[in-house]
Parts: sequence; structure tokens; C-alpha cells
Amino acid sequence: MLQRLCIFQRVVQPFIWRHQETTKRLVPGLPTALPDGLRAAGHRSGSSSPNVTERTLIAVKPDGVQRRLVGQIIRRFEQRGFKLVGLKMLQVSEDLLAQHYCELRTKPFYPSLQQYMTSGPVVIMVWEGYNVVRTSRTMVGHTNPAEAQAGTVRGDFGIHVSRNVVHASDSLEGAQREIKLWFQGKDLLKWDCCDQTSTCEDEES
Ligand code: DAT
Ligand code: MG
Repeated sequence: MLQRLCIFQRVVQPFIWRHQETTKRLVPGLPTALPDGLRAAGHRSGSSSPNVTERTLIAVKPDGVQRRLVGQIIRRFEQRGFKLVGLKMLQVSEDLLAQHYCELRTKPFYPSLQQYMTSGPVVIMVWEGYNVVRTSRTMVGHTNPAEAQAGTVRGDFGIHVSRNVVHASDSLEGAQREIKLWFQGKDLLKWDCCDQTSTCEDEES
């Protein structure tokens, strides 16, 4: 038995250690072997902790509510691993919409956008998680569903830019502004999700 242990220590264990070392060296080296897009998706830069409390605003627009797509859209975000921290259904006023789309108010399509967005209830949500702003834009897809990739919400459920089913904030700053516009702080919940450490490492570790 002792002899077998010695053989293990002399022959097998160094091999395992070498293999572990190689793996460690390969993993940090991985980004250099990937194209830009994939490298960015990997994302941990240096030793900084992942920001798991990033938030974004997602809305199911009136066409999405009318077509009973709310459940399917929520499911995609849950499935991806994001955490729902705020949710409400409302009929949007022209004034609130104008604040939300302040940059688009002078566009020729704004009157029809306003007519559509105030035509029925919308479901507004705040989702939280690592890189949620950018990831949710990817999940939602191109503004024009005709250009959106299959597998994205707009690519799977939309056909025309005038009815593109969902809204997703396009930047961190935009998300912060929009969340403040649609929600009061007290309506956003801070809660621990039981699978949190399975979807992203702890901030402390
Ligand atoms: P996104 O919703 O992808 O952030 P955006 O902010 O440029 O796109 O525009 C907001 C919404 O306005 C968009 O979801 C649908 C509508 N919209 C944009 N461009 C349009 C166009 N050319 N014609 C009609 N509606 C348009
Ligand atoms: Mg936008």
C-alpha cells in the first residue's frame, strides 16, 4: 500500500500538478486567442470583482402585451440568470413617454411611436446582474426586427420597426436615467437569489 502511494506521489501527482498549471496558464491566456467580440463577452478585466448589481430597464411594449408575450420575455431573462428587482404594468402617458424618449421627440416617426406606445398597457421591469445592460441589448436584438438575428426577442417575435415588442436601455447611464423615471427607489427590491453563486462568483472571492 505504502509502495503504491509512493508510486502515485512520484509518477502520477506531478503529472496532475503540471496539467493544472497548464490549465491555469491557458485560461488567463484565452482572451488573446479570441476575436474581439468573444473576448469582450468574457469580460473579467484584471482582478476587479464582477459587478453583479448592474441594473437595466426592460419594457414589454403594447404589441408584446397584446400578443401575450410577457411570460416568454420574462422567461428569457430568468433563464439567462438575471434577477427581477422591479415590475409593474401601466398605461403610459404622453408626458412620461416624452421624457423616456427625449432624444427622439424631433424624429419624424415620433408621433406614430407615441400613438403606439400609449395605445395599451406596457409591462416595465428592472433586471439586475453582471453586464445586464449589454447582454440584454444582445438578447433583445436590432431595433428593426427585419435586421434582428433569430434567437433575439425582436428577431423571434417582430417583423417591423414600428412594432418591435420590447425596450431595453442602451447604456449604463441610460439605464440609470430610465429606472429613475419609471420607478421609485422603494419599488425596487434588494433580495438574495438562491442560485446567485451559481451564476457568478461572489464579489468577495
Ligand atoms: P432601440 O429601441 O433599439 O433602443 P431607438 O432608441 O433608436 O431604438 O428607438 C426607440 C424606438 O423608436 C424603437 O424601439 C422603435 C422606434 N423607432 C426607431 N426608429 C424608427 C423608425 N425609423 N421608424 C419607426 N419607428 C422607429
Ligand atoms: Mg433606445
